[in-house]
Amino acid sequence: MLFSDIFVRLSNEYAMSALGGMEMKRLVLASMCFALAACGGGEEPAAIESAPAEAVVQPEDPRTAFVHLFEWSWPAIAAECENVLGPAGYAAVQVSPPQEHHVGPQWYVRYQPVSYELVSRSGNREEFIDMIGRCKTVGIDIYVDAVINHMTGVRPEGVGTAGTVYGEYDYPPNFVYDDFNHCGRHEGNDIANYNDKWEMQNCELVNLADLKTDSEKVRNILAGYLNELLELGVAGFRIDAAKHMPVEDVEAIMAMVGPEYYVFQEVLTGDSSVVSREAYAEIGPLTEFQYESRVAEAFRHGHGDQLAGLGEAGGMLPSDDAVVFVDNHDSQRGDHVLTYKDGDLYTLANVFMLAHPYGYPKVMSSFAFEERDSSPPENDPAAAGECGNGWVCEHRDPAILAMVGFRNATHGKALTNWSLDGAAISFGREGAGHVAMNTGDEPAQLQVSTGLADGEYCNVLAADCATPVSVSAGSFSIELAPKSAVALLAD
Ligand SMILES: [Ca+2]
Ligand SMILES: [Ca+2]
Repeated sequence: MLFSDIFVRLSNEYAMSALGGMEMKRLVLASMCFALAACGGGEEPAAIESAPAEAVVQPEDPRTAFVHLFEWSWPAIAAECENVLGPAGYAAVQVSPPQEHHVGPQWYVRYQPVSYELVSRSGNREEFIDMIGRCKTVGIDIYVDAVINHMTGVRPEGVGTAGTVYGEYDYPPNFVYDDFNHCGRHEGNDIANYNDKWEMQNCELVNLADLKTDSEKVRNILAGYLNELLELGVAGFRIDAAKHMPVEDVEAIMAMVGPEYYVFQEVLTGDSSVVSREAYAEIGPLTEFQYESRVAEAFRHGHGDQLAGLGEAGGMLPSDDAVVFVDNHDSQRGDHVLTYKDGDLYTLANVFMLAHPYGYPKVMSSFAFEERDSSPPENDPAAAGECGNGWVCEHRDPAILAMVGFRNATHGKALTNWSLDGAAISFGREGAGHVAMNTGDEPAQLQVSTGLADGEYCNVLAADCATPVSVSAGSFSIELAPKSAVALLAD
């Protein structure tokens, strides 16, 4: 959609279980091999093809970061789970909306539902089910992007991706005219004043037919769709445009869904926010959009102090209520966040996010674009066998893969030894690890106090652990090239 409004949230109880209690098979050694090319394989992430059949399984290890494979096909995601995500220790994939949608080349047509048949640009129902099973087998959950505030843009008629013929406020077999809000304000019932809560929730977001989410009939259909997804093995949801539905409506719908799932909600925030984030947070975590802005300020403009206030003390959501990201599929089309186009600085921001304990991090995986509405590539990342050809695959960056492992290994360890000195940022994870980074354009000579026990540490960001770092009297010294980092992990 044209406006970022996607907020995600999850019940705390289930979040804990999702992050800590699943039967996760963490292939730790395999992960390190892939990330560091330490096992004699190639240097490219594309070499992640043949995971060792017998790897070390550590089911007690949590998985603590997920990835958004934006516009990826179901077969490509299934292969990615097996070849990359499972071995690296990712927790889950956020997939593009799987329901029938308006036909068009733009990415945002995925956010214009026609029906809840599972036939979309990403694939059909059989492929969707196959993906869920194959990902689950290697420990990866599927989170569905649930578009339940609206249907397509209001237009006379059309044919959806599953062949459904629909008309204006008429979406067989589900909805007729009376199932939609007709708010009676402004030209075409569209939202004009985003500071008016009633209008924002009952008028049309960029002309999208707004479902009457306070109606029992509509709630039953929406909950039925989400329950069907759970029955197919989906583990969680991102509720798109949650802010555009009254919180009691979202609550009522999700109360009809179960028995267990993770849910996070897109709730755009800002000075003009007119909804209570706390109220939505009762349902599940939210997308914490302040995070991406602060990270961009810190890494692009040298305002490292923005990073010291991450968390409740800085006016942000409690950590358990926050899904965080350096950019998402909406914001990367603006100019206020870091994206893959920022190169090493973007990688460094992801290293920071994955090392820092705040929130539940989501790694963005994009297709390359020039225009806001650019279409996804027609070729498939799985068919191509490797990234490139339009698919950026940030999530396969060796540094990001390594830091997913670092985050899992340091789970539950407090932030310690915080240090901010010009362009240099460093902090520890309570004796389990330590990162130091140079966000500047000049080399930096650092003396880093870690709180780590003395000894030799692998820098997980160096291929093949080629440059171990010696900690003595709790400190190490190192020269960091511009826009580079070290990440020491205890055994
Ligand atoms: Ca309209
Ligand atoms: Ca609405």
